[in-house]
Amino acid sequence: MSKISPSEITPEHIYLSRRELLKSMGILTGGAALLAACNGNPPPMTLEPGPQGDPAADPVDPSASSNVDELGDPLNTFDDITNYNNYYEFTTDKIDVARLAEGYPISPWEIQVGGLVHNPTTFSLDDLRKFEIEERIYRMRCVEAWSMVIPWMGFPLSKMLAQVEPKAEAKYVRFETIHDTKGMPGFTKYPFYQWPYVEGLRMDEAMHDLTLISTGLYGKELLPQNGAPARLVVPWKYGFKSIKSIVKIDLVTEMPILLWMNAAPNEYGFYANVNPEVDHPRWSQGTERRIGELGRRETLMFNGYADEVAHLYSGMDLSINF
Ligand SMILES: Nc1nc2c(c(=O)[nH]1)N[C@H]1C(S)=C(S)[C@@H](COP(=O)(O)O)O[C@H]1N2
Ligand SMILES: [Mo]
Repeated sequence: MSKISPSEITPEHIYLSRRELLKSMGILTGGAALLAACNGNPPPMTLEPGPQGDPAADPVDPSASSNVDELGDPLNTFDDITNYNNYYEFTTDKIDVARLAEGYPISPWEIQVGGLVHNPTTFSLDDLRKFEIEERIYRMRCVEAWSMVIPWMGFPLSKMLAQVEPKAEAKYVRFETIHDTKGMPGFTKYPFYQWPYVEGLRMDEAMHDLTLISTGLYGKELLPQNGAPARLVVPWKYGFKSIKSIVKIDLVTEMPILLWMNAAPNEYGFYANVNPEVDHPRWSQGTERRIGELGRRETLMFNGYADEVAHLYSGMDLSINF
């Protein structure tokens, strides 16, 4: 198994720690101060080697249909995927999410799907289990320039949307994570975020066959740290678009305001398509470190899914509409 060093500090983590520091100093009061803090003197990017390990030595869990993705990249281990997570409702410490999320109650659960639809529907866990579950091996590229290959289980979001019958006026889909201020420590630890976690897709992105509602991985039901019982997976976009533990989905006419756009609009856009040519203001997006590997890999346009999705953005300036 690959080792993930607890001392590993990512850019996003440094950024947040700095904001926590500023906040404790009484410097961050409102949104304007917050923006000023991220525009002035950003902390330097540290290029760390990342987890060391020989991927070939990682035993691949036999419950995936293949041990590589369609590009031949080896799958990350179950252990990597479930012990190195971004889930700020629990903590910004990627190593600690699994411990803090352990035993988080995910049953009963409901996902309310409504807004501009003919047939608003509340999906229970049993309703979710009625969808035909497929395995999808996808690369996941975090905006912090690390990545994994994950054998998700789930169903296309388009199948869920078909059941609620979108109205013609629906232009965007807005997703919301559970806002459990008692059960999840992140809300009180990081009160400066505009909770709950909100994400969004354009209607055609939401209907694309690659866009998945995931309920499992490696043939097992999702664990809380990966967004149980159901989370979005949009493999051609940065990982933050793949919102976890969804309780609400609304079809709307206006582009929704997302948590990350609110927090730092100059750093995180609505589209957030993986694009090696558009650097993050504080670090390069040209390369990435695949968890479990030595060295860095070139980041691929649309995370390697350009043939499937580039047509969605024809005519758009991807260097501006990030
Ligand atoms: N609700 C919620 N969803 C979230 C996040 C989060 O903090 N809260 N983090 C995002 C980020 S930045 C990434 S990279 C992925 C990580 O998914 P994983 O932990 O299952 O690999 O989840 C995304 N979804
Ligand atoms: Mo991420």
